[in-house]
Amino acid sequence: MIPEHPEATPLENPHRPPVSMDVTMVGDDPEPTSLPIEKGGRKRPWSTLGKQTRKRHKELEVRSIRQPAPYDLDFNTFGNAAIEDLRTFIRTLDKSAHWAVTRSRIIENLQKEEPRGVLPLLLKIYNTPFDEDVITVTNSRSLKAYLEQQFPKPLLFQSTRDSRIGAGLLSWEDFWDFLRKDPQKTIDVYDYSIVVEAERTVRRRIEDVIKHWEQPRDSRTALNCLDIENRLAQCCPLPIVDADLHGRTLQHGELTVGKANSSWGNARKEFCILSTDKAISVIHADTAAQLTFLYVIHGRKVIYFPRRIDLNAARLLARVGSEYIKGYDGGWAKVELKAGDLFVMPPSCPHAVYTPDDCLLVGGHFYTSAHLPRTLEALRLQEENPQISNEDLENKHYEVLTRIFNKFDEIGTADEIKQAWAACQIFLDSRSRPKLPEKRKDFIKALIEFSKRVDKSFENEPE
Ligand SMILES: O=C(O)CCC(=O)C(=O)O
Ligand SMILES: [Fe+2]
Repeated sequence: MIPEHPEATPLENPHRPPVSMDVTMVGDDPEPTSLPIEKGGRKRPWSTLGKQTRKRHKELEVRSIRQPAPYDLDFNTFGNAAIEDLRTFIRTLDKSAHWAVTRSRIIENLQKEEPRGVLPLLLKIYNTPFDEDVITVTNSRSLKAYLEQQFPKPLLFQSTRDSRIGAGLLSWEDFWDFLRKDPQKTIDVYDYSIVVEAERTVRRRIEDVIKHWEQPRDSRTALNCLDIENRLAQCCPLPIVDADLHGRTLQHGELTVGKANSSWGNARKEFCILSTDKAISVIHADTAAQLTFLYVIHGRKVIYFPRRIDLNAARLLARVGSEYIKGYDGGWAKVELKAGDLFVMPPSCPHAVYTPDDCLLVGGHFYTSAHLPRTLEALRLQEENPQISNEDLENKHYEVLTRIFNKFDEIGTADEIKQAWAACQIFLDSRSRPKLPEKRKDFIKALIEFSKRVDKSFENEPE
């Protein structure tokens, strides 16, 4: 079955772009890909336009959206009931999801409808409700700007021949060499051939994983190694490193950037995900209400997510479970991620993943100031509904949040602090739950102290 790629069209709900328009900025490309069109519909040669007009057109030029390549959902299940179930799930989800509408696509469509020049096009853009499914970022600058906000939809960067966003390049050879160094060591592997879901995560020796990988494609079942620590090359894009609250908290108060006496550790752990083709992850939200970045190094992923990502989507997931797709407001969107592409999810964003081609990606979890209130709400939701995530809450998550709240009133903006202070109440009103990790107590203490400090600062604030 080869899925279709329907043309995305703008939808009705008004939603104005929060930062800059998703158009190619001056200097990004040497030549525009589409020529401006004269009254009467004839294209004017680019070289005959005045410099200013050319500049204006260029500023408005829409970055073309890459057409996703076809993929196969008709793969061999080897008569295995577990794989058949998952294949049914992903086929149903894939059929109901449409390719994410981007702001570029909306503008591109408007451009087709409005060939009379820049001003009428601008008016049309101004008067058209934007309802993008994913926020496209075109460079580090716009990624940084969005990470400073409580962005409501995932961020997507699609790499082109001359623009990349992540640091570090990792060849397949280097990656396999890294694994082969310790063939006896073990990693956790999600093995799709195991029928009982709760038993699918198994510990395997690296040499066995490599052997499985090297089997002919059509005779091997899917494997997903979701948890390999990346000790090879830091690949995380710099704006994410900068926005990461944990790193910022550790840096705050350091009087030196030298390494002597530094308390800075490698706080942000990156992980590699190594997946054979046909690997499937059912719907889940990542643990501890963190933001997640996924940066594809080799191969391809298709990510599915609801068109409205609010806490209600996570609540629905908690109620209906990880293989039920109906009921999400606006339905499902999907994006294709290829080598060099970056996808950033806000906290508690339900998502499912299909791997059409063997894939190596680097990912990581982090917190940001703007999303901190949402993190608190979503964390509370996971405490009550652990089944929404594919990983449990652990001490380390509460420890990171404790550190963040010990300093947040020194590093957040006045508004961010007030909003986090308001959201704290969700925890301060709730009674401790016996089954949660021990370190949650320290986290609650940190919230109480943070709250008191902010209360106090209000006393000194002019009306
Ligand atoms: O790549 C995949 O199959 C799933 C990645 C993911 O969402 C996760 O590990 O949480
Ligand atoms: Fe995930």
